[in-house]
Amino acid sequence: MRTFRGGLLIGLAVAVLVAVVAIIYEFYDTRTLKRTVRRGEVLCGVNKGLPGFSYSEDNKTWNGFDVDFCRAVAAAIFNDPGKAKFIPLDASERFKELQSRKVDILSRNSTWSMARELDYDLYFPAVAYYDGAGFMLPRSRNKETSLDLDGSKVCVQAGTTTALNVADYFRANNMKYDEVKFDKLDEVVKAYDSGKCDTLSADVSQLYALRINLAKPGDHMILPDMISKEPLAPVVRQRDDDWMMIVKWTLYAMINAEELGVTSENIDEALKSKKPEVMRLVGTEGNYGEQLGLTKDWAVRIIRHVGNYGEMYERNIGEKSKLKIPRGMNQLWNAGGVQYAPPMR
Ligand SMILES: N[C@@H](CCC(=O)N[C@@H](CS)C(=O)NCC(=O)O)C(=O)O
Repeated sequence: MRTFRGGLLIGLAVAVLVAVVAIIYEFYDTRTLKRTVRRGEVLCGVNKGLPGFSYSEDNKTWNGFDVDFCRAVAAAIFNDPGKAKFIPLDASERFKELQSRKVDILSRNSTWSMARELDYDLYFPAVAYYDGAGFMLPRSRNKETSLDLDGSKVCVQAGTTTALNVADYFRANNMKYDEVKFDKLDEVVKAYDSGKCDTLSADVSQLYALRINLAKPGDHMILPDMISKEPLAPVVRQRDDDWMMIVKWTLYAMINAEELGVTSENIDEALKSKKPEVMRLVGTEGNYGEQLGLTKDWAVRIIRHVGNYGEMYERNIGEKSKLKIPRGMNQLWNAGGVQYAPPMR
């Protein structure tokens, strides 16, 4: 009896020890790929409401360019874009929340800047959307360029690069302005729509997104010039190279697929292709997928479920969408833009 009780106690102690070690291991294991695979889903930090980029009516079904990019990462890992879980994050908290591991990846109209990489120990693997800050204003104000905005009341959101760039722009051009700053995007838009400021500044892509929800979208114009560089990119934590490589090459696989004419519709034919570049993309030659810690067909999974870069663009923000943002700088490098993915070889 006594030995039976002793054995039970030892068994219990071992079980407690194993549980404690597992909890400590889970806490200190900072390798995102391992954690993601164990959890069975990718936690994506997104904007809580930006038509075309990231929005949801019910906090369950999400749509948009940034949302689709995160789905592409989930597709590469799990062969299932549904394994992406979306967590809305505010502009001001997003980097801290990524740093504290609330999410695995930030895919949220975030500008890649040196200060953000250094201050938060983060890394922006590749540019998903080349943008710049600009101004929206009522057509009735009859302005042609940003240089006509001297003396304006400018609505901006706190915690964004926009507020910093507006300050630089007016100072550099010796112009005056009144900054009307709010923490929440809803407040910025409401203030602008009710005429509390003369103009609203944000990344141009975001101005397109915000315009469609104004009371009278047709009454507002977006000035043609951009006052800053806003390379919008997914964000990951530093010193987590396996994960960074997956995020980076997910985007580059999508861009290379567009360049090679591989789409969600012709992906099965692409698997039979004898073109070396296509073969390396779809994994019928080489072992890049395995080297990434994934499978041979990692890029096929992305393209089949989410599409190539052009498909993702057109569906969410391009001509086929409500936003109708011209491809502009986000056209491929060989079609007049700057989207340029390193070769997969
Ligand atoms: N790209 C800029 C701006 C990004 C940004 O957060 N823009 C605002 C204005 S459109 C936004 O998305 N706000 C939504 C929110 O905070 O929920 C940045 O990274 O700072």
